Amino acid sequence: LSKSEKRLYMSFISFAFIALFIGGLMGLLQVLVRSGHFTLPAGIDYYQVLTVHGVILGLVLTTYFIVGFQYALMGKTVGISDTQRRVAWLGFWIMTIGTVMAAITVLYGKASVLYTFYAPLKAHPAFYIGLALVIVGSWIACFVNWRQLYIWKKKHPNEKSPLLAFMVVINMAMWFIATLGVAGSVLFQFIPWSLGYAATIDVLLSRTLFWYFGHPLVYFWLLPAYMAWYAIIPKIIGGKIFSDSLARLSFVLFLFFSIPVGLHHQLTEPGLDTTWKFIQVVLTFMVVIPSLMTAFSMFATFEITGRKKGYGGLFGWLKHLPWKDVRFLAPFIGMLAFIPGGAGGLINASYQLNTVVHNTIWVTGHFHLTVATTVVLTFFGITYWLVPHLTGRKLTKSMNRLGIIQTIFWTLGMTIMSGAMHIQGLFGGPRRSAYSEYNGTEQVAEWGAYQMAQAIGGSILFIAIIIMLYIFIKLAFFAPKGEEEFPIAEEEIDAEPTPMWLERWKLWIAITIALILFAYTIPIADVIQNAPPGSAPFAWPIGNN
Ligand code: HAS
Repeated sequence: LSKSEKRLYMSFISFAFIALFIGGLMGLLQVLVRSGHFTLPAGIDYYQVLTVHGVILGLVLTTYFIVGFQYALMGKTVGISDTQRRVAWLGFWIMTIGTVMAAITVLYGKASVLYTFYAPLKAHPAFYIGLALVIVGSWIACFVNWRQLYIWKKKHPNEKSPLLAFMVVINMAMWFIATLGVAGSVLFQFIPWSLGYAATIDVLLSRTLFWYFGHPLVYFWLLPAYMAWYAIIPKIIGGKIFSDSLARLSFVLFLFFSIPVGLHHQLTEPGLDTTWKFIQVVLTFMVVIPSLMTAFSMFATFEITGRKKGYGGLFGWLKHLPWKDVRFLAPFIGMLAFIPGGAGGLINASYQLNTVVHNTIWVTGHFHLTVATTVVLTFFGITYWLVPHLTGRKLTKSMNRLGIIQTIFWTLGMTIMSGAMHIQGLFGGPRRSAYSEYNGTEQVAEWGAYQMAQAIGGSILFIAIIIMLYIFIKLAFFAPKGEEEFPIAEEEIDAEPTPMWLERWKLWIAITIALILFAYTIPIADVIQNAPPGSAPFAWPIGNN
């Protein structure tokens, strides 16, 4: 990778780590408030803090890290031209201007609307315009990544595209199609409404468009972690990719089934027909399949590599895994966390069980296992080799040891916090609420211990964040100079050749669009047709004052 490329990738990743610090600090404040033993100083509002936490970690950290990491993968596998690099910088600045705009509105208390910005909560127009810019900036990354692969394919006709480039292009296709929903809602509903062009907003439509985006959003976070699991972890453990075709197929399935499932976030929402909720629940169980394929594939990689190295027995092959290498350990714990995290997802998606857990802090527990453990620990695992690779430094033994300590702190903190959230949720503890005694009812008395446990877990996590930032700064600026490898695994030698039909992009996009039209046309038409009086769905430029 050239110097100028490295600078581009590092800028995205550095921004993600700044976000980690700010968002993590807000998380600490939240668990302390909810413990009932701490009040926010200087009239700061709980929901302001919660909005910063959700937006900065859920939207900013993830998007910056993912775009930076994916650029690095594309640069390594198919290359980036000077023009593409310049356009990528343009995307970076548009995203950054948008982030700063949104951040200022939240910090001034003008946008305490949480990361889902549900109407009828209203923010300052600059918040929505800022979000729109972040989306536009990320679209630029989509176009650049597609172009990179397109140019490569022109130069290599009849060759299958490199696995990681294939995966990045799928993730960006999914992201682009998904963000169309939220962009539509922001441009045609929220911005005119917050500017005062429209007096009302169709709440149900805005939420439906949000979740059309919001569910694929979670796979936009997950797929880069899967890229590392499929193609990078095998190299780190001294093995090969179990099956290139299986990996590609699982990504194609994610493209199909990530989007037409958003209604599973709205199962308790009135105004949406039950039949369509049920259909989207069925589709949700389809999107579980590629994750099960991934779990199978990872086990296979671990076992085959272990057995090749001469470790026998039923589980003897586990011994060969490089437990002392943080580049492996952090993502591996991420994988383990995804077993209960994914199981929790299946519970959420089960229509009847959803009525038990919806809007309880169980859901918060679920996504701290999935995104904040599985995905984030994998991102940390990537950081340990990618950052020194980009800065021309080395991950020293002592840094590796500190990384292992960091991973242990993160795991411990998250286990305590997320475990307590799951249990408290089953006792009816609500999510998204500041501390309250609810007039001292008996049920609330049961919650206290779990809220305290969350404060303890959250404090341990904050220590882990400080350690991670220390490691990041060290790897970026102070670690000894040297070469760190960019580990990309090869396929098993005896693997069947990958069939070329896996590259039928037009077909994959057509199936994706067909599934979306099937799952969403009637529910959205219904919502628009039966909108309550006065709530013009698309107010601008017509207006309905
Ligand atoms: Fe979820 C809510 C359903 C996965 C994130 N989810 C959320 C929210 C977030 C989120 C942020 O159906 C809250 C949104 C909000 O603010 O309201 N989720 C699912 C389902 C899955 C799922 C079915 N979620 C994720 C992932 C996320 C994420 C991934 C982030 C990255 N989720 C829901 C539903 C709700 C929801 C409802 C709404 C709840 C409500 O009522 O509001 C599935 O994708 C999960 C499938 C995964 C598996 C696990 C496979 C295991 C693997 C690990 C293998 C391990 C190995 C190592 C190989 C079935 C791949 C083992 C080695 C050894 C030696 C043991």
